[in-house]
Amino acid sequence: MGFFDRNRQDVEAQGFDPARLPPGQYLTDKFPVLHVGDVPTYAEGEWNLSITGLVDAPYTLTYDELTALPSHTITTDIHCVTKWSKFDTGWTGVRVRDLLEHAGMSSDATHFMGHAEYGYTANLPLADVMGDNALVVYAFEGEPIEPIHGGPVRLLVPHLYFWKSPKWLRGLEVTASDKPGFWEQNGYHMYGDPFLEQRFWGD
Ligand SMILES: Nc1nc2c(c(=O)[nH]1)N[C@H]1C(S)=C(S)[C@@H](COP(=O)(O)O)O[C@H]1N2
Ligand SMILES: [Mo]
Repeated sequence: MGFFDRNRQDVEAQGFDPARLPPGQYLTDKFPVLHVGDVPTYAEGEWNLSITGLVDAPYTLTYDELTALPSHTITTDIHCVTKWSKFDTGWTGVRVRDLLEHAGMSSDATHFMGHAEYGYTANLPLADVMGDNALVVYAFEGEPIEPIHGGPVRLLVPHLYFWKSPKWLRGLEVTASDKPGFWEQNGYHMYGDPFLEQRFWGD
């Protein structure tokens, strides 16, 4: 039996519902670090988040303003396209929906682009960031998110592959068409459902 089959057996042996592990994935207790480029550092008060695009009133939030908003803590599984999955990760942040609705969305809005430091982007259908679990997160397991994992603030869209969750998030943009983000321009799937194994173009 190969590594993946053995890992899947272990998932069941540990008492997890094996249906939680998408096809082609293995479960890990580790928290791998994956990104292109450098980890940005911010001076006190330097980080902010812009809400732009097809909205009535674009605005910018500071870290203190973000963390003062009503927050939600969720426990969720995450799935990286490089085949690791991690169960029951705990995140705290503000719903994307709340941040976008505050700006007032145009009726033409259909899609969304998450913008991160150094030009990293991830595109999503608007509906996928309007759900309860799409969060702009600033805490992992109750602690500030480490810089290597995207701190101070990252996006979390846990039902899609983890590349759709930009680290060092700087902008939420509402759009009227689906434009490929960073990895999508490099051959990754426009949607990225791990349970359908939508890893690459054509999957
Ligand atoms: N800004 C930025 N965000 C990013 C990436 C990146 O390269 N840059 N990589 C993505 C990918 S492919 C994954 S799997 C996750 C990894 O997050 P982690 O390092 O906290 O595990 O971040 C995603 N967000
Ligand atoms: Mo990834």
